[in-house]
Amino acid sequence: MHFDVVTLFPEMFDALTGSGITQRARSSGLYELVLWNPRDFSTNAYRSVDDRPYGGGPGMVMMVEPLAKALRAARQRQSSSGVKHGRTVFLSPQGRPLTQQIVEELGKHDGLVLLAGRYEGVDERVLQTEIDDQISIGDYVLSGGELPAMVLMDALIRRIPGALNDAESVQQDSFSNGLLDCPQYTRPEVYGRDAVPAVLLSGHHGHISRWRMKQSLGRTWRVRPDLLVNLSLSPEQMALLEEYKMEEYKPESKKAQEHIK
Ligand code: 4FV
Repeated sequence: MHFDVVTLFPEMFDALTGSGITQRARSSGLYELVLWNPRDFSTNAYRSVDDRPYGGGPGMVMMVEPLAKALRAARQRQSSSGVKHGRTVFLSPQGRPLTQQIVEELGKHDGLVLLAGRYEGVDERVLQTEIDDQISIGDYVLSGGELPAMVLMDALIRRIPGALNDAESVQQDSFSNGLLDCPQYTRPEVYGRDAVPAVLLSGHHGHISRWRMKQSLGRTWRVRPDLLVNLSLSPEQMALLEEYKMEEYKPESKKAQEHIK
């Protein structure tokens, strides 16, 4: 997969390429990352890339020309490197909220050009002429699009075949089935007064996956009921969720105790 990022702070991407799975995946050639600084495409004497907003108001706006030139150069590099299905994405609070589903969708492209903005934003004509898609990582305002670009890239890189070794598999990822992940446990078996749920020590894979599904359903129902709305649960899953709810509110359950307190 090819990533080209247009950014005023290329050094920030060391965070992605400098450690962990995303470093290893790059060094084993699973993806390529090329960084483009729009300042290198600025034609004015001061190599400036921003200016005051027409109509007044606070802050600065990124100028169309340096960005358009940088984005075209990035797309040109991708097509000369064999990219067939490229897409240009602007990271912005005005974008589609990023979900695992959108990660799967964007993962079908063999090349992504990402625009990381700064200041108040970019000249609207960049969006009209150079951008295919806008993605937001959340309803809050950051100082730049670099971290959102790295969030998107991390989510894409880890699902490239070969990026994760078995221990890091994506199979049971949160959201892989639209649900939140089940609780995870490892040694020690007992920590203070808290022991690992016995079913996980039973070695009975059927009971274990049933418990995990029930916990995922219950946790999703408790924390993110909005996720359940767009999911069509199987009759078994419905029964498991009802069972969870019953247990959740059984008088002796921790939750009920909390309610009583
Ligand atoms: C953002 C987000 C974000 C807006 C102004 C950069 C900032 C500044 N991008 N998801 N949330 N961008 O806050 O993607 O230029």
